[in-house]
Amino acid sequence: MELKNFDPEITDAIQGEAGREESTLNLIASENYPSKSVLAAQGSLLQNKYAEGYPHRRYYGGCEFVDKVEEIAVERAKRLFGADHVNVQPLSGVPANMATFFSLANFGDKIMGLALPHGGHLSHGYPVSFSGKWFKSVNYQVERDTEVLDYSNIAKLAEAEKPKIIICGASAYSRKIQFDKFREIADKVGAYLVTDMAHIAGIVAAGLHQSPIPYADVVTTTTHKSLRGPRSAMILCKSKWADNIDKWVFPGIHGGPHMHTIAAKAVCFKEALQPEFKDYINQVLLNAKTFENEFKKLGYRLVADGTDTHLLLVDLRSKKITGRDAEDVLTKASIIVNRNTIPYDPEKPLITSGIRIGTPATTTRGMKEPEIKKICGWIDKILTNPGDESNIQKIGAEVKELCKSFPVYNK
Ligand code: DSN
Repeated sequence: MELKNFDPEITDAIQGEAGREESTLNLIASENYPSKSVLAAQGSLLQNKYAEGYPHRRYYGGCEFVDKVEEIAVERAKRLFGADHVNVQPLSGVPANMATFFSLANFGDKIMGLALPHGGHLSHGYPVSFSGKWFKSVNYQVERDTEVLDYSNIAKLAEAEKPKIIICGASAYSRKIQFDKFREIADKVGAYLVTDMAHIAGIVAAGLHQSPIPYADVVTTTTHKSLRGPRSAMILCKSKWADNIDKWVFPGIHGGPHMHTIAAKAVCFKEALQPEFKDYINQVLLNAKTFENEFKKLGYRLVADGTDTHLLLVDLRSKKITGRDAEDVLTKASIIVNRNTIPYDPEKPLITSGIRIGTPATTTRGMKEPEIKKICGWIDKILTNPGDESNIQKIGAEVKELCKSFPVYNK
């Protein structure tokens, strides 16, 4: 029986979400809209197949087609990023990091990553995460005055703390990260270097950010952010770590791999290998730069004074509005952002002084500099008069008109 006939409640929710995605502006830096081809693979009957193990070494019969799928995905990922070895089975970013840390360190060893309130990630050693509970965790921070990483201070901390693993990579850091410098620091203290490139994987794939592959022992990434694939992850590593990583992914922390998602990752890698993908990422970066220029013209302070990636962090204190209130009032006008701490934020994490803005999703819709200028103007008008309901409604109507001209899937 068709879903809509059997389960109208779930059908309604899916249709509601489809309508929401078409009619709102998505500025969440970690989200994107994968192609219909990626969604078709993800929604395919490959999901029916159990395939614990690796191609030609499975614990189930009938794996001849899913073996092909996994081999193709691995080969494409290796070609896209120039990696020695790739494991495409991790179900998501946190498990990818978990398998990686277990491969390189023992319970109780020390790990060192960027502090969460400074743009890091929960799984890089935050106390409530497995990474902060099962490992001793120390954090480096961005500098108070520049809000960027200072590699000599990170080196000093590494020398004092002697971590087993140094993690670089971020979920709210707008400047480029120098992986070669992190390698030097790791070598000096005898640490392993792990890069979590989840946010910037698409930029790395397009060759527009230094690649961590030559420098890091192990690189983890999700596949659904700037890379524009399915909701999932993978691990890329040097040959010497291949066996260890594979064993920690399965049977270490996972059971059966999700073969439909692995097929969707293969499709995503094929897309990212096309020349058009570089054009897309170029536009993602141009759009973020346009936001930077416009916000500055309007008098906003940007964390780290701007961006050279796909995202920026706006400090709202001069506008006398918190990140939470900004997120709420912008949502009323169908502009979707997330509140975000700024470095050394005086507000609590659920309130925050900032918002994070990213351009991968609007760029996928085809929006360019003129649209970004318009959106930035709307954001400013709303944040300057957050109580002006008729202004919010008027802008909300304009947002809907703009969205209609740049459909996501309704083409
Ligand atoms: N939660 C993701 C983000 O929004 O950046 C990171 O995993």
